[in-house]
Amino acid sequence: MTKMEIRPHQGAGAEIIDVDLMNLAAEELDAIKQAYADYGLIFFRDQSLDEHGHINLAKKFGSINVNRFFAAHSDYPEIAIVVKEAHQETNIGGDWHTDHSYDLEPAMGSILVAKDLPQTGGDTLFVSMYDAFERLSDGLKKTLRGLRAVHSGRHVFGSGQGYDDDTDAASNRISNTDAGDQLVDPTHPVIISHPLSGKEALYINPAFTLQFEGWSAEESAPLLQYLYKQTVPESSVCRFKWQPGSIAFWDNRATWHFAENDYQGLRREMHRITIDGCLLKAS
Ligand SMILES: O=C(O)CCC(=O)C(=O)O
Ligand SMILES: [Fe+2]
Repeated sequence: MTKMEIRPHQGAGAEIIDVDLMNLAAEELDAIKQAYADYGLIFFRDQSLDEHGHINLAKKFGSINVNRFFAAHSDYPEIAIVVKEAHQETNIGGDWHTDHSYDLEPAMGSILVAKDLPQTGGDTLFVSMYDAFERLSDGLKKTLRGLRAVHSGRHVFGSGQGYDDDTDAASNRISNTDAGDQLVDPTHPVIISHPLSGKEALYINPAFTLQFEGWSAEESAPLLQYLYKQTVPESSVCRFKWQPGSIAFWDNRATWHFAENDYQGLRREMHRITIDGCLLKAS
């Protein structure tokens, strides 16, 4: 019998302990898949996952989404390098967001593996979008169930914008602004029925959601701002402190995340594999 244990993490998600991701028993994989569906966010510690192990683990959950914008690992294009060099000031993911909502079929989630950590700082924060939905009143839930929202990545990954600044361009950390410019803005339901759990989740985010479909940006802003604010009360934020061997695996349809940028002058490098998702359905 496996000793593997699943322990809820403060704020959101669960930590899975006493398991070796390089040598997973079938029953352990089943339990991990169930925890991923239940929590939308799972953490592992003390792993020694090399590039092959990382790719193999990801493939057990779906097909790999090769990142269009982040620098790729020189030998393994499936692995995106999420790095902040000591001389760089901005980091990747330093605002509340969920990845890939600017795609028609947003990526399911990402497996992020710590490779080079600063001595202090560099935590990643997470919140549950199931909990964010649950905190709303019945009346607001009902209104939001009837809405869709427009999402875009063009203002982030397109030319002359966001990440495309001097330090990023110089180090090739983020590139391919042509593909950024060509992104076609999708709409998604504001309340989704989560593809794995069937639970209702709030699916908008400050980085990529532009406005409610059929509403102007000006009309949308107050309600979006209200929803964003009530999504991240301090008591609901999960702070994940990275250590060598730590791994976070989040579901983009059930969580938001925020990478702290509090380690100026120090280097931090993570390896990320993103897994394909599907079209999102209203609840
Ligand atoms: O570096 C991190 O902790 C997370 C960065 C991020 O937003 C991402 O990899 O999607
Ligand atoms: Fe991210």
